[in-house]
Amino acid sequence: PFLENVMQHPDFLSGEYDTSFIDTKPELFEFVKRQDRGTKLLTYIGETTVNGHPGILKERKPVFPQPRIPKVSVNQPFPNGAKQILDERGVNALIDWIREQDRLLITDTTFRDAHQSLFATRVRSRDLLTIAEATGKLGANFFSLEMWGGATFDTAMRFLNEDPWERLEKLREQIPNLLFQMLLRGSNAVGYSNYPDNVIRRFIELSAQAGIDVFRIFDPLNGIDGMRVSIDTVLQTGKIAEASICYTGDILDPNRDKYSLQYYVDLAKELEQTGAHILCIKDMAGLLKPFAAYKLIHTLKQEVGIPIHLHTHDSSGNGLASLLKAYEAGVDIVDAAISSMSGLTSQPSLNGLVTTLNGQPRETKLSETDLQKLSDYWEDVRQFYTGFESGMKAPTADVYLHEMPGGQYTNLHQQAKAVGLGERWDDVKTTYRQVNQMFGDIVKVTPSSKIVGDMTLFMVQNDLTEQDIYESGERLDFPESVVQFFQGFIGEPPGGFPEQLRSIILKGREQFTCRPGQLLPPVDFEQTRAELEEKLDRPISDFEIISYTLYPQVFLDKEAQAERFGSLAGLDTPSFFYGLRLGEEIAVEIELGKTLIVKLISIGEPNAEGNRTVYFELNGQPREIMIRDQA
Ligand code: 3PY
Ligand code: ZN
Repeated sequence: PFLENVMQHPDFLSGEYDTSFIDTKPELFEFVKRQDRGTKLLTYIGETTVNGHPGILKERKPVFPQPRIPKVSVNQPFPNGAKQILDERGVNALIDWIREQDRLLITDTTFRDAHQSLFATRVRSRDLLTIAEATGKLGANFFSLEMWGGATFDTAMRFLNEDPWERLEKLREQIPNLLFQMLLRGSNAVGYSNYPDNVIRRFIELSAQAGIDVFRIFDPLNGIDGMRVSIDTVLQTGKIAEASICYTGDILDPNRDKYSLQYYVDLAKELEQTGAHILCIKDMAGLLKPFAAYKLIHTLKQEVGIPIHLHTHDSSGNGLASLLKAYEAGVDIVDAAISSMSGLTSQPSLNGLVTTLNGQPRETKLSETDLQKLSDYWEDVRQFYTGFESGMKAPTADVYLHEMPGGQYTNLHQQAKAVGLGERWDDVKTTYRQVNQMFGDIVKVTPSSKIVGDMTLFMVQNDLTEQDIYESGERLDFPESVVQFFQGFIGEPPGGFPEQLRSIILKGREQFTCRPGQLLPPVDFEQTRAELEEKLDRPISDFEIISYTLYPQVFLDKEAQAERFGSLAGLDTPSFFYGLRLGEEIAVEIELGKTLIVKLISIGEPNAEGNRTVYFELNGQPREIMIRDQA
């Protein structure tokens, strides 16, 4: 059913045809004029050279260092890691193994949260794959590698012309010994609103099949109901269900008693009852101060029996201190990022933590020298992504005031710049804090954090004060995400909604009290497949059906980009973001053993229609591409 022309017809290929073949199959003789891969690649490079890359200031292509790739012997096999315990002995044996450890276990977040938090999730698969083998070999003693989920799923399609599933599968091939961990937003999967239960189940089954071992599951309002379908499904797959408590407020501050120590203990016990294997304290903004970390972990170690995994961010600069106090309190596993990708809104430094614990009773059994090699690589590669960094140069304790998650900070900063509020970033942070109070002091983590962010940008952009909202709210059109939040689309926050604000925002719109996933009709995956096959005129995999179900327009846009530019996987990252300098020549591997040599010769002046001719050499042959100048 996906024949394009006569050249692919099986009878034609096998020679089994008579002279009526042509008369009876005229449709096979419609040859679509397809652009070859070289033209597609030149179009992308020309486009980026002339118009820049969305989200980065258009500038002359900087000169970047050649990344230092650690030398690991290809002949030396991968040392066995925690992955082998799970695969060979099963999940219960793995949990027992965690309990038996006389060392602090570590999850390396460099491949996911570190870059989500430092530069808006822009790291490309190419830069992950380059360091994959070294990470597996030098980091064999990691508990896990967080490398997928969270915002990586949609940004891969939206901004990087990539298929997120392909990233997972390729990394899985390259790193056979580490547990792969993902961040799953419970009933919001890897999206920003609730999906039907059957979508959540299918997403998890496919993720497990493609290589995820540890599912860190959370709900943006700490609602257990929003996590239950996910936890149950993970339990059925034989993979590890790590249920999270999102930490907010301050358990040491008696004036902030909404999120007290008792609140967290109750939640932890309920989560243990779901059958989850590990309890995660997910401190997404870095609000868990060191002495609070001790108190919380010390108490939870007495109250629950499952291992405890701590995740924090270093925005205040207190992150490592929090990890050390948690260590003293007996935490089992902590998250950290390779040092050149750590600090600020990212995780505390893995290398720093390892060094500090050397000689202590539960040292990590990781090698500082090996970790330094990974850090050298990332120090070089990080420079490719400077254009996406927030400009934050030092830790800042104002995170304790605005409480913005590390993973949101650079993103909201990008969003603010995009709507012309780059200069008003301080106002954005203050308003964010105010909106949180107006909403009743809620847990802020995707997507509740995004909803607070949307309301914040709405107020700053329109110069609205809190008082304006109460006095003139009837006349205001609030962002759709805010309206849906107050309708109950992501559940109900602890303590309920502030009713006065709710009625101003809803203006009579429907409110839900049940679990949102219950109301959403299941998706018919076969019908979706048929629809997509019709649209794209090719076979569609189960993975693509899920990508499309979660992000229909983003998926179709990515397909259109792929049609226009071809695969860009082989293009180096500086050229992906900045195009080429005049006279620069690069090699792009378009498939194993097939390389194109591209040289930029010159760029013509814009014609009357605003198009420029870009002159290249492709494998030594002159080529011209017409690009519309957007300036
Ligand atoms: C995400 O959901 O992407 C997060 O990182 C939340 O902390
Ligand atoms: Zn995080």
